[in-house]
Amino acid sequence: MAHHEVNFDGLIGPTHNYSGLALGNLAAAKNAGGTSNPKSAALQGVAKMRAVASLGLKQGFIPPHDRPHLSTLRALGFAGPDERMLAQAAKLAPDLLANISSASPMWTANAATVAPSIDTADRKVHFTPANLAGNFHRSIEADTTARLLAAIFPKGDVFTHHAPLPGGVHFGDEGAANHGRLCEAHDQPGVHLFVYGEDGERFPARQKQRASQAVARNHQLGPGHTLFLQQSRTALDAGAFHNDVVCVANGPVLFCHEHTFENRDEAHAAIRAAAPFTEIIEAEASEVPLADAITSYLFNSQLISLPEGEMALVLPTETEQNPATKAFVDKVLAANNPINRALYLDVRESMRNGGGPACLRLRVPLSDDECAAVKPGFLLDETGFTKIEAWVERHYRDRLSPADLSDPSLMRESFTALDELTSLFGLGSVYDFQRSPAP
Ligand code: SUG
Repeated sequence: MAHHEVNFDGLIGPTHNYSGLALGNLAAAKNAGGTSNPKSAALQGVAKMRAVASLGLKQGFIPPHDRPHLSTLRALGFAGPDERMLAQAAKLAPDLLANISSASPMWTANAATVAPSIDTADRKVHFTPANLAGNFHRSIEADTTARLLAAIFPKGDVFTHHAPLPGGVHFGDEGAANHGRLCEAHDQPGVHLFVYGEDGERFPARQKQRASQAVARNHQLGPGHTLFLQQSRTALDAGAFHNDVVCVANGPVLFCHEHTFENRDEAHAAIRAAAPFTEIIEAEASEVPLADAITSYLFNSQLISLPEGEMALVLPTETEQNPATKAFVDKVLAANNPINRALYLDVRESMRNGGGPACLRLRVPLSDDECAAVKPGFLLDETGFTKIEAWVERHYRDRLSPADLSDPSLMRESFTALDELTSLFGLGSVYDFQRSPAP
C-alpha cells in the first residue's frame, strides 16, 4: 500500500497582524506594530498549498482559530456581551487583546506532534496537540487545535488523539517544529528525532526534553526508534526559537546548519547509529552564517519527496535574495544527493512574523487507507482550493494594524467568515463562539 507524507497547512486567519508577541522570534520583534495584509497572507498560504499539490503531493489544510478568543477573556474575568468585553479589554488590557487576537494557529508545525501507524505499537496514527506553554498568545491554541484535529482525523480504528501535555512550561511542548522523522522511505519504519532546548543566555527554550519524552511515550514509539538531542544554544540565542528554523528532515536526508545541535559531533554520531541510512547535508557557518540562515529561513524550507523519487526544497523567496543562502541551495542542487529541485515561494506575510514554509505545515504520514479516513474535503482538490480562495476574497481585509484589533466589526467579520467556513466544509460547531452563547 502506498504511503504519503501529507502536509496539512494552516489556513491563515482574518486577524493576521504584527504584535511582536513571541519572545526569541527576531522577525516578529522587528515587525511589531507594522501593518499586515491578512488577505494577501491567506492567499500566499493557499498558493503554497497549490504549488506543493501541483508537484504531485496530497495536500490538506487546518482551519484558522476563532480570534479574538473571547472565551479567554471570559476566563480572565471579563463579562457581558461580546462587543462590550472587547471594548473593556481594549481599554483595560490592550496587551491582552493583542494576545487573544493573534492568528498564530496558522503555524501548524506547532499544532501537534504526529506519529505514523507504521511506527506505533498499536498501528494507529497518533496525535498530541502542543500545549505551546512558552508564549501566552499560543498557549490558548491547544483546545481548539485538539477539536479541529479530532474532527479532521476522526477517532476510531485509524486515528488516536492524546490530550495536550499538562504542566505548563515544565512540560513545554511546541509540537512538530522540534521533531523530525528519518526513514529509508516513507513506507518504512522511522527514527523519531526529538530536539529539545535548554535556556540560552538571551532566550528561554520553548521545547522541554521531558515533554518530548512524554510525547514519545504517548505515541508508543519502540526502543531504538527515538533520539532526544539538545538544540544548539548558540542557535537559540541567535533567534532559532524552534529547531525547524535550522533543520529539516525528510526520508533519509537531514538538511541542517552546523549550529543545529548543542554537541554537533555526538549528535551526528547518534543519528548515524540509530538511522545508518541518513545523509546529512549541512551548511557550515563559514558558507552560511547563522544570521543569514535565520533571517532567510533557508532550513525552514519544506523538504519533500516527489512522486518521481527525487526530493525538492520549497523555500521562501528570502533565501533566493540572500547571496549566501542562494549559493548554498545552488551547490546542494548541483551535488550528488537526493535534492535536485528548488521552488522559491512568496510567504512574506507569514515570514514577517517568523513563520516560513515549514512552519505553515503539519506533516501527517498516511497510508492510502488512512487518507480515505480523513474527513472528506480536507484533502484538497482544485474545487477545494478555489472554494477557499473565494472565501478569503469575500471576507478578509487587506490592511490591518494592531490598533484595528479593538474594532468590533473585525470581530464580527472574522466570526462570520469562520462560521461560513465550517459550513462550507461540514465541520460542525468547532469554535467556542459557536458553542457557548454569550451570557
Ligand atoms: O511562535 N510567531 C510564531 C512563529 C512560529 C513559527 N513556527 C515554527 N518555527 N515552526 C512563534 O514565534 C508572532 C506573533 C506576533 O508577534 O504577532 C508569532 O507568534
